[in-house]
Amino acid sequence: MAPQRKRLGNIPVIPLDGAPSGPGGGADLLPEAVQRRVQDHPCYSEQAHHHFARMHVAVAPACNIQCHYCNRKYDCANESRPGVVSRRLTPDEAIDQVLWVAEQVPELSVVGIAGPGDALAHPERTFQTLEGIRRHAPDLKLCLSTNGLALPEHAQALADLGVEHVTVTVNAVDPGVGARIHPWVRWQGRRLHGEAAAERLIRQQQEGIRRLVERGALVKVNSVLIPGINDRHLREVARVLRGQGVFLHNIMPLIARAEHGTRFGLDGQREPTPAELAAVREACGGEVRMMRHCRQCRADAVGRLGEDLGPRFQRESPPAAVRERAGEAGRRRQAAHAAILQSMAARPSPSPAVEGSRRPVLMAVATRGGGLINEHFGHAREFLIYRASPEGVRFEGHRRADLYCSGPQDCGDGESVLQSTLRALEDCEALLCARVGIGPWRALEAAGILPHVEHAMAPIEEGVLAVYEAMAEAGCLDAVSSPEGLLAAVS
Ligand code: CLF
Ligand code: SF4
Repeated sequence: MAPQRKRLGNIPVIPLDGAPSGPGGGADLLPEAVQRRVQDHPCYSEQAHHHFARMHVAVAPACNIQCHYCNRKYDCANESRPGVVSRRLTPDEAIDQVLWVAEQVPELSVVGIAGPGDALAHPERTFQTLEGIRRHAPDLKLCLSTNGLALPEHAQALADLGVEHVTVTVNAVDPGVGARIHPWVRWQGRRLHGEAAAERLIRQQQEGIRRLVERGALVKVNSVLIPGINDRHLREVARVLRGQGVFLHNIMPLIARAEHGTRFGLDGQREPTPAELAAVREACGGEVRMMRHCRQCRADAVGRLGEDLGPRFQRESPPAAVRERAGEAGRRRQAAHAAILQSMAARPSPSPAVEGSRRPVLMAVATRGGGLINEHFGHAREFLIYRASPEGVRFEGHRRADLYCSGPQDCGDGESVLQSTLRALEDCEALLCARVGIGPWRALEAAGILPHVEHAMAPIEEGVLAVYEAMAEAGCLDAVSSPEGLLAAVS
């Protein structure tokens, strides 16, 4: 029998992406009250990320620790892609900017503070900004990302402001491991180094998380996967997080490039491969719900995950009357959100008809958003990766691909970029897109990735499932691999 989906009220209760699979393989379903708190948060709900937008405001320049994957010239790498610099804003500038974007981008549902330093290192600017947004646009969710060092002392103030979504970066729960990632922390006016620094950071993180969970916040933890340093340790981290009631775990790949001037980049610390990342996520996913759709966005990112509308708003200043218009804009936005949620509810995830021990298959999807297969292969800047199995369709992550096609005449050209795209998708067996030229089609087929355009404009999960079922019918699916086997394969 195909698994049945439950409904709560009018909202289909969808297991969040990567819900703990546990020994029995069953995904857990969210209580209605929690579902309502995450259904429009693009980071906390994989479904929501196709439809809702977030905005970061770069109001927190200072930091109180050092991470070996960070160069202070750039933004906080705990929640941002290293090597990117954001324009710093004052709290007043940030409030106006948020109200302006919120007026123009009706799908905006969340405003986050994620750098460029640590949001709580100098908390005045952060709280001033959050309070202003809460006052003028009370419907927007407030979100915050921190390294956790100063979290315990601010947990109550965050709860008082209604900040229900907080991210803490936890790379280790063992000071020996932590000291290899964080060389120092500033604590009570002096610098701690080595294991003493890591131990203090870990204590503060755990106490901060405890206080947030006690106050009802949905805590997400980001962990940077660093091969050879914490890859084997992250399962222990996940186990501790589960005990603490953490809601979501986002294991992100280390980005370490010499040109960013980070300690890891200069030392040649290698980044994890996509297969290593997938295996560690799989191995840790039985503890806490796993986030797989993070884009490591900028500290001033605007838009749905994977798109950046920031430059559009940076070219001009917010209009003078933006605060006066905030109430009316809020009413329009809430109506738009209700319509999006209704359309999401009308499109529940399909259940697979495939039964038994068929092997899982990875498929790449080209999309421009909206949860649809609606992008030309040659125009896709990134591909979403889905895993189809008898349990259903699960989002696995995304892969960057360079833009190699500037129009229909180019299909088949740009060979080297096509080759790098094929390498990025080498573990996928199918590619679903709106269109693909004959040259790339042949190259995909030759690489063992079968292109599918017959599901153009269809909802992604429906298309992926249809291809999976067709593969099952054709007798292409058999052996099964375990998370342990996957982890062993990349170690
Ligand atoms: Fe921003 Fe982070 Fe809030 Fe999201 S991002 S503060 S929880 S609103 Fe999201 Fe961006 Fe990944 Fe962060 S995709 S880097 S997880
Ligand atoms: Fe850099 Fe963020 Fe680490 Fe501070 S907490 S050192 S800003 S990555």
